[in-house]
Amino acid sequence: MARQQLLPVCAVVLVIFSLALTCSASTYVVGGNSGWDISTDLDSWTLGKRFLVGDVLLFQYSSSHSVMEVVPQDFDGCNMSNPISSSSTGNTSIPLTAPGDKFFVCGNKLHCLGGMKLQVTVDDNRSAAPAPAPAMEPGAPGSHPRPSTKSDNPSSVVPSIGFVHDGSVSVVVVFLGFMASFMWIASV
Ligand SMILES: [Cu+2]
Repeated sequence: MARQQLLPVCAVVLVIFSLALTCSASTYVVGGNSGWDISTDLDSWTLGKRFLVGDVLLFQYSSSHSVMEVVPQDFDGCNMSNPISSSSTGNTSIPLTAPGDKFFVCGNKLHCLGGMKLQVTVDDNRSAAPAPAPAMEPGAPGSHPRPSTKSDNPSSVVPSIGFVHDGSVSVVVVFLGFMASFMWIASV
């Protein structure tokens, strides 16, 4: 029967979909298109990002720069005398292997003092993933568009179902609804 053939397919799709939501490791090119550079606004770049154990930071930079990981005590004053690690290949991958704060600076002290430094907080991805608090930065590119009180698109009004609060939850609900109707139609 068609329904029996569809069930495994649905299950596989569902599993892949869930994995993509929960366990995907990401590689972040530090600074985005500007890369690891004195002109890059690195504070803005980290806004709205949640770094997890398993993710990778990729530093791309010209030969006038380098990457040093330093201890927190050396971060503010750009003290490069005792780095945890150092690289100047122009293309440095740093895997985030443990939760906690990590501190990176350019090995050129003047660049570091000029702001070419990066602090990231790495979260343990085994803990259930609460969305990063969206309330404080209205200007940040958020993943959850705030529902507008003045809807300019009436067809997009979501029926008021009590449990649809979070973006990912609603995606799952919609997806499950879609699969259920699909299987129901296929089994008729
Ligand atoms: Cu530099």
